[in-house]
Amino acid sequence: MKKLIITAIMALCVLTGCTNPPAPTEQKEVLKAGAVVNPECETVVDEYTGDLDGDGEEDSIAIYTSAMEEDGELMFDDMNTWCVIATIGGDAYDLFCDDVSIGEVSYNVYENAEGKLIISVIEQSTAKYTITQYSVETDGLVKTQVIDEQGINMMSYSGN
Ligand SMILES: [Ca+2]
Repeated sequence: MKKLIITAIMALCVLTGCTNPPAPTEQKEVLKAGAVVNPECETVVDEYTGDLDGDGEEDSIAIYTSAMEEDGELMFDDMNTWCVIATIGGDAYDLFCDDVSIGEVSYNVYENAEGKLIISVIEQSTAKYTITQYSVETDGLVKTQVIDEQGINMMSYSGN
């Protein structure tokens, strides 16, 4: 009887795949609205306005930094806080907010081949390189971490 139970459990494990670890999948999460701009990030580096969710109303994406602006030039320190906020359908989404060491944050907005609107946020600095994609879905923004390189030695990148 004991042998039968063990055999049954083993058969169940094989059938359900519990002996094999699940295949790695992309990390996806639905982003919650309700973002507020970090008060340390007073300087608007770049802003895009357009209809991101197809409802006919203007939406926006803006990048803020803690670096101050003097005479039209951004005065960066070795470490600056960067935030990217998307406002879609009146809801604000925090796409990025972090300290960046000798580097910068940028974004792209595009329609992919399936016609889905994608916002990608790129962080590149001396020790980090990340690309995070947000697809605009009916239930909000779905986040996918595409590249998450930490502790790297960035040798060069083109940018500001
Ligand atoms: Ca809209």
